[in-house]
Amino acid sequence: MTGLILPRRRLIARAGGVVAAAGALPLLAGCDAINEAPAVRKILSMGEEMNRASQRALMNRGALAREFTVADLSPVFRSNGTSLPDGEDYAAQARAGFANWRLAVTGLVARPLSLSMADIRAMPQRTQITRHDCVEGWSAIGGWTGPQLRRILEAAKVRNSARYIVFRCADRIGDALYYESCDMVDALHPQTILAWALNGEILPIANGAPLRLRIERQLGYKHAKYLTGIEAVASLDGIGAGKGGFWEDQVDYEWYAGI
Ligand SMILES: Nc1nc2c(c(=O)[nH]1)N[C@H]1C(S)=C(S)[C@@H](COP(=O)(O)O)O[C@H]1N2
Ligand SMILES: [Mo]
Repeated sequence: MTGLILPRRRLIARAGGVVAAAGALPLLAGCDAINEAPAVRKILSMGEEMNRASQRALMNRGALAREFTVADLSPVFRSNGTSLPDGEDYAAQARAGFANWRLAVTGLVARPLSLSMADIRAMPQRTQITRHDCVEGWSAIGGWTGPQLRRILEAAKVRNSARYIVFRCADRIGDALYYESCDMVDALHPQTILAWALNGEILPIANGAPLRLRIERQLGYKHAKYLTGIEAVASLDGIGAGKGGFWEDQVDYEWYAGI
């Protein structure tokens, strides 16, 4: 499944190799003959180019994902993975219009929170029309509304020791609860929101009601649906099987699924 991810990883690995080779060259600096050989000059300039490419790959993480217009919206935003969590608890929540739903904000925070959907809708909101890319080979453009995750983390006074945010979900696949996680760069990214509306309507159950993550610089499986909690942690050890997400644990999907 990693076809979408491998090219970048390969590029970075190659860039790292060439940079390392270029970095070793100062040892030869005394030797003009070698330094001036065309092949060496070529390797040096390749190293610089690769270095710039890898720097860009590392430093562009704050860049915004492309945003689209209403005219670009997909007629149907399909559902994938769980489309209705099992169990009477979720069914009862749905019957109540999710009036009793709570999002727990816990872990490395000075002020743990338990937010209702009304609390979440009362916060400053962001709306963004973005393209969702699933590794299974489909994309869809949807408009999402909700508060930025960073506002919620600020309200909870997330501690400096937090390195990851873990997203807990209400649904199981097999025996395991779905979960996901991201680092603080993605957690604080302006387009990382907890969405409760899709295309101006209340989020459908099939798309993660009442609340789902939109983490627009990442592939589809990172966008955790049916959110019950977010937890700030220093390490992903001991959470699920320790790889940072349901699919990462089950079938070696990449934890960092940046696009
Ligand atoms: N809780 C939960 N979140 C999930 C999934 C899931 O099965 N359960 N599937 C993931 C995958 S693989 C994708 S592509 C998107 C699909 O979102 P959609 O159902 O709104 O299309 O949700 C992601 N988040
Ligand atoms: Mo997906």
